[in-house]
Amino acid sequence: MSKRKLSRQQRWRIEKVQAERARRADRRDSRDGEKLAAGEYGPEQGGRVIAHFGRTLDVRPDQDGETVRCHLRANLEGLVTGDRVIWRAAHDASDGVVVARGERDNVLERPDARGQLKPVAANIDQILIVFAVEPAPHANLIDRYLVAAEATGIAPVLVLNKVDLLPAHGGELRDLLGRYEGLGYPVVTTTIEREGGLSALHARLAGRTSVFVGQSGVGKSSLIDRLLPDEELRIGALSKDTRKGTHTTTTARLYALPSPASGETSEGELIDSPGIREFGLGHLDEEQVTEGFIEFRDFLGHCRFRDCRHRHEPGCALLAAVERGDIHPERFASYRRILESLGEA
Ligand SMILES: Nc1nc2c(ncn2[C@@H]2O[C@H](COP(=O)(O)OP(=O)(O)OP(=O)(O)O)[C@@H](O)[C@H]2O)c(=O)[nH]1
Ligand SMILES: [Mg+2]
Ligand SMILES: [Zn+2]
Repeated sequence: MSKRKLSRQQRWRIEKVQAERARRADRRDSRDGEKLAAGEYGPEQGGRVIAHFGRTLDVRPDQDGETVRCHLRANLEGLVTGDRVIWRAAHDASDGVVVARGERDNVLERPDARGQLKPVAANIDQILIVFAVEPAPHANLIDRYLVAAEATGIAPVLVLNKVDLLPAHGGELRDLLGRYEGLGYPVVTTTIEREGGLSALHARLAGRTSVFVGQSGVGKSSLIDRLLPDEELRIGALSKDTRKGTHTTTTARLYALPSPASGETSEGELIDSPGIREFGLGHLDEEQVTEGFIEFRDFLGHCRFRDCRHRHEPGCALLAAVERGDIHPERFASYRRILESLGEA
């Protein structure tokens, strides 16, 4: 697709807007600087980013206390939900300023519509890949998430939601699930429509930070809403015409999962994230994609040619494994589709 050409006038207008934004940010930073210098902020303390909105963040203090809306120092870019930060609270408690980012254990990233890599959430223990009976999943999207999870080294769990809508025999979706279970991925089924419909999921959340990802409308926010009696999340009905989600959640947000016993101490953390249309993998190379298909690993390095690219080469161990049924043809087709989308086909 060719890039849309901007007229000179449009470009001029955009530059003017950007210059004005930079000027405003400078003014804000110098205001923050003045406030800092004037001692209007208290001592440095630890916190966690709960949500981010462009130039401001919600930070939860490590010590008890309410979430505080914080500004950023000019040199701090790319903070994301789940980040550990050092921040200072204003003496009048109106706001705060984040002064540094802590070390990250890991970060889940994905390219935006323009192909630029954007962090989704940091310091995560597991990725819950949510899909649903409706809107129906396409396996390629699940494979994309799995490849991304394997590349970041964060453990994935597949969650099939809305099983109340599943026909009695389960049909194709049961087959699909079975395929992933056979690969060794944990799979749980859920529904918010039945008593106890979340117990299998709940059992996997204790003591961990879990990020919920998946297409719009599969029920990520509904599940979290149900798991947290004290929170009310925004939930959106599917579009009447297309039966797809309507992109209700707009920013990733972290919630504490209370322990059922005390209701006070946090038993885990849940991060809701905005639904996506396409999970681009443009940030990965061919080798990372290949290794993201975990059942290929047994066969890699066994092709006749060392530089085999597993297309039509004689003596290709992957193609032979597909032939024998050791690699599912759908997974192999999915692999090829991903490489095609990266322009590596
Ligand atoms: N039948 C049924 N409907 C469900 C279930 N879970 C969620 N829904 C419905 O699915 C629709 C979408 O739910 P959301 O929780 O907003 O979906 P989401 O994944 O957060 O969507 P985005 O924020 O747009 O990414 C709502 O109409 C929910 O009521 C379920 O277990 N069964
Ligand atoms: Mg949502
Ligand atoms: Zn090969």
